[in-house]
Amino acid sequence: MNIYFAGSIRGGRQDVCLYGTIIHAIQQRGHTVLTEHIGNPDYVSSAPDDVIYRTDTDWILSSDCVIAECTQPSLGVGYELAFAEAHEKLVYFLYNAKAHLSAMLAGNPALHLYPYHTSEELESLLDHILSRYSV
Ligand code: 6K6
Repeated sequence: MNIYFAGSIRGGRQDVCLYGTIIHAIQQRGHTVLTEHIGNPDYVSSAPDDVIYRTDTDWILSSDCVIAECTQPSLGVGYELAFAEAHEKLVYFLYNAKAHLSAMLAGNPALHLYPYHTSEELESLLDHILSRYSV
């Protein structure tokens, strides 16, 4: 399956290593992550913003599902999630249970929200989510 992973860039890179761990875990389960660069702490890009927007929205449209790590608030991630939902993509929201998730996510009964407390819990949530997709 082609999975679009969303995580904060200009919203703050505090969780970049966590993103890398999640991306690696998805790949280990046999799936393709279209946005592998999100988990790279050294990621830089000289691409203009309009190219980034077009590339990322095209990837969302071509993906089988979107997995987002939403602990670190990011306008871009919020936009991507609403864009994916508007295009009837399945979106899975992972976030640290201690995070103060926006009411616009926490209050939407249609969303698949997955709070976690530990890295072990995060791994088993990924297993649960990805078990729906055969490799
Ligand atoms: C590299 C270093 C700094 O900026 C870049 C290039 N920018 C981006 N490259 C690829 N995807 C991006 C970029 N900026 C935002 N995105 C998309 O929005 C990603 O797919 C993320 O999921 C999300 C992050 O949004 P912000 O608002 O945190 O940047």
